Amino acid sequence: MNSKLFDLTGRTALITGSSQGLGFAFARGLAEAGATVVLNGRDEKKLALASAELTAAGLKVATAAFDVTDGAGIERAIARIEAEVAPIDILVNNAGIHRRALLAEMTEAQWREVLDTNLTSAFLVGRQVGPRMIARRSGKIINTCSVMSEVCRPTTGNYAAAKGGLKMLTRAMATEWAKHNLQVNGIAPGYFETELNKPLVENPDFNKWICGRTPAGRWGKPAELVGTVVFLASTASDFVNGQIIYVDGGLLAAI
Ligand code: GCO
Repeated sequence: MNSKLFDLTGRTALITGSSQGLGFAFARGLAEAGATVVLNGRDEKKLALASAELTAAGLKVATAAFDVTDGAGIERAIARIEAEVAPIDILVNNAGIHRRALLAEMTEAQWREVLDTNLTSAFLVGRQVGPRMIARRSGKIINTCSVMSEVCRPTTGNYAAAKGGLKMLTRAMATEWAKHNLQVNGIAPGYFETELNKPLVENPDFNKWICGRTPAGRWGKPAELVGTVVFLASTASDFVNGQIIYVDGGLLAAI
């Protein structure tokens, strides 16, 4: 097999929402595959800590603090990354938050904040990075979808609507940009042990439910997503477009 298929040496990857959680796991995995990774978040202190950890591991890393819901700030940040770090070869639209509430009790702010951060951000960052990739006739865009792109549970209506929309934005980007040699796909985690899910993991009833609802019988570990994100970022996926890959321990296969 061609050993270069999964080699990201010489490529630069921007991962939004990557100072912790799944985004940080993606960044570490892409860096270990040879990429220079640009970490993003709003908190400069968290970014510095995350950057120091990857640097200490001998990996190539830069940071870019910007708010993924601020169009003007994104425009400045992408221009600065391309000028000061390198052209972006791989974009992972990963930033995401939860504001759990039943729909009948959900405030407009809880709705808008989740849709802005989890969905609109991918459009705003994508419309700065996509045209640059198009001009270079090369690029990989990976949107962090979710099993909640397909199913949801009470109190996650805003999050599921956003992740469902992100599935369709992924297909829209692929439809328009594949002819320019961009590959746009989604990675869709099931239930993983992350900071975002800490309250759920530590809740005995929820933990029991998830381990029963997931055929693998357990929560996923963030490192178990790395193979899929490296595949979607590499030459190995050059003819894969508009696909959502579910890494969920079989959850969506089972009722
Ligand atoms: C929840 C969880 C989910 C999952 C995530 C998996 O509240 O049920 O946080 O949203 O963790 O969507 O991709």
